[in-house]
Amino acid sequence: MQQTLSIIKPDAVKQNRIGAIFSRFESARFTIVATKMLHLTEEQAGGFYAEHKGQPFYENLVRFMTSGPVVVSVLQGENVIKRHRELIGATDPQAAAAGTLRFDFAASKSINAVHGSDSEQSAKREIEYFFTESEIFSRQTKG
Ligand code: RTP
Ligand code: MG
Repeated sequence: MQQTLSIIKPDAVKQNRIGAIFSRFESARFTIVATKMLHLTEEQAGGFYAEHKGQPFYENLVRFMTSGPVVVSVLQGENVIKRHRELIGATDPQAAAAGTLRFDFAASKSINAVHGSDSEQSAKREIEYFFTESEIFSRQTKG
């Protein structure tokens, strides 16, 4: 069964959206197999988004991601990487489809509520970035 890394970003945590977002994951039949709350250091946030180093938005992104606690989770399910990205919606909430998490919860293209891994390779890297094997409770999901 496929796994992906999800982050509820500081803006959504501050707005008390953790439960609402978890509920949407469960409604989509994703299984939460690992989760924790963290306040990222600059080093952790910068390393996580290293692919964007040098982009004009990178410093703002690191500042935003360290502005308060986040909730990092491993979600499991069939085709969950793509389905989680679809549930999150476009980076810019103005472009996000109705019913997506960013349409409902994001403030702007920068302050946008949720992160999701975008490929199998990034999912593996990002899961290992935050979780040890013993912290992940993989299990069969009922249909
Ligand atoms: P994420 O990685 O967080 O799931 O978001 P994404 O794939 O939809 O977007 P990506 O291009 O990977 O950008 C990562 C995060 O950087 C911030 N950003 N701001 N103001 C801007 O132009 C801009 N562009 C990107 C957002 O927080 C975005 O989610
Ligand atoms: Mg991305």
